[in-house]
Amino acid sequence: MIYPQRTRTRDLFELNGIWDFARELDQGDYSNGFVPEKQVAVPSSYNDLFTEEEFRMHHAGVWYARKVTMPKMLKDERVVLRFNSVSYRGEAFLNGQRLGSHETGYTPFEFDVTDIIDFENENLITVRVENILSAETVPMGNLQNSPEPGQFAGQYPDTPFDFFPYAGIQRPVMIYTTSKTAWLDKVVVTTDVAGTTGTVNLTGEVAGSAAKAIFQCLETTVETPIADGGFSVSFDIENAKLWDVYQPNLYYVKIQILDATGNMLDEYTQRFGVRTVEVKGDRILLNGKPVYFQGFGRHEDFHISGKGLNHAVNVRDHELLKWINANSYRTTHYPYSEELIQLCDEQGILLISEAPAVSINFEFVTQKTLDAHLKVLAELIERDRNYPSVVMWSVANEATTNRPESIPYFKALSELVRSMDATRPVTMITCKAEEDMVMEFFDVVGVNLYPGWYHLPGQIASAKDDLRETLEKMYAKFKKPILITEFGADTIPGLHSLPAEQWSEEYQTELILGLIEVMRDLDYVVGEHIWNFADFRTAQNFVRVGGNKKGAFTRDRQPKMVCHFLKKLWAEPRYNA
Ligand code: BDP
Repeated sequence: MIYPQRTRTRDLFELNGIWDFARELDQGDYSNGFVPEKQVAVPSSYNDLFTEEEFRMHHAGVWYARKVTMPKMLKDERVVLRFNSVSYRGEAFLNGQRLGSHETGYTPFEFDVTDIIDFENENLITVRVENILSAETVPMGNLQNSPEPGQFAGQYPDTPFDFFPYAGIQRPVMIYTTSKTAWLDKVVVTTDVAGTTGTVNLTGEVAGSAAKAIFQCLETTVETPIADGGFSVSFDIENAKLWDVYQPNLYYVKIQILDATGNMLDEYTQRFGVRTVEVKGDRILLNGKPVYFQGFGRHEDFHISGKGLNHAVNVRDHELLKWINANSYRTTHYPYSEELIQLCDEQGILLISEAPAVSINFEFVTQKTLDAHLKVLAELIERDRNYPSVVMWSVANEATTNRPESIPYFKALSELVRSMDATRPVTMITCKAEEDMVMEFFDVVGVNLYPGWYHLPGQIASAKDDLRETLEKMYAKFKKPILITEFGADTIPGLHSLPAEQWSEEYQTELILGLIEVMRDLDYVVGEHIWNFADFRTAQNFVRVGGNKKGAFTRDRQPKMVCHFLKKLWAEPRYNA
């Protein structure tokens, strides 16, 4: 699957806008159409669009529908219906015919509808969306009897994580076309650098029947026969301009698929960056130079649209990241929209791309959980592997990796990633600090630590000592670079306190700066990611007042006091290699 494009051989249009919406109650078969209860926006989460609790929290299937007319000039083409994300589970129908379904909400899925789409009449698309989590979904949910429920025990809705489990058709729905004879189905780009020369390696798959492929990049043209439905070519770029932090040098390779007589059957442009990432000793090297990660954990989250793709918010967020001198973020706790990752490519922001596996609880894990996890991890790597901004994979956040059952599970995840992509380091984010049993499978230790908040509340000096002690023990045990992937304090904007007390802007500022001082004193710490970039909506729970307030920015993206200090601190990179 490749990201859809409009080219000389492909058409593309988005089916975004207003769709019909109904809860699955008792209308019989909804797939052939239904009486709408509401109108709903696509893309968007549906939850915060509605005021009635029974819509916002509907805990069963909901249905989406819209009609589409196809332009006649496309009638000889292959037609594909694509969903960029339906959370958690989407089942799609076209003109009443079931196309298929997809689970784990944050990766795309598509259907070849060439034989079903009608060019004479209107077509009806219906989608059943369901957001019921269980011990066998990734992420997990509804684990009422968990003996290890932690701080999120008994919250509503019942998720073992705090962010609100928004649902719906949260990213664009697209129709695209290709030639019926042959089309590019997959392309993988990797790059190497030797001196000033960048080497570009391209492999891929072509479906249908084609004879050869031509690749054009700058002045270079390479031609290769298509053998067994695939190709593999390499070429050099002399004096390559490397993709780097805030230096988003991008290259484009035009791929043409041709038949034996030289007719062009497909054309697709693949963008890429020339860069390398590796872990050496206690450093992460980007293009051979050590890079220190300064930035945030985040959420796709905004008023009203929830987790729906919102280009304006994405652009604003990136402006703020640049303003505050951040160089990176982690796509906590699920794959973000591809459109956002493309923006990182265009702006030179480093990403740790995370699977939607948050709070995997080994009290409840079954083979089905692992299967779902492996499947979505493979889908994530397939989707994101060509984006230069993605510099590391994170396979999970805060699993109970102090239990022996976690060992074979994480071994399998690590092996899968390494078999698919040898060009990026892999991390796993633990909160089990010294007790973790699986870190041997990963290159970088990711750790979430909350001294001064969940323990040692109000005691910044002791929190600093505690952090130092924990990190020293972890390093002694793991002997790997450590990235602090979460730390911070809930903060009510406008609440002030001298001396600094919890919830005040002074406390957030002093705690974060104090903990960073400790991290920067330890040579093996390779980054500081504050939790969180902005405040976000959570499930209802007595520890949350109007959501999680650990944002450096408020939910409407205004800076709290800490931002002004971070902007200064981050103006100079920690390493000046
Ligand atoms: C961490 C989780 C994160 C939460 C955070 C918190 O990784 O998702 O939002 O705690 O409680 O453990 O603020």
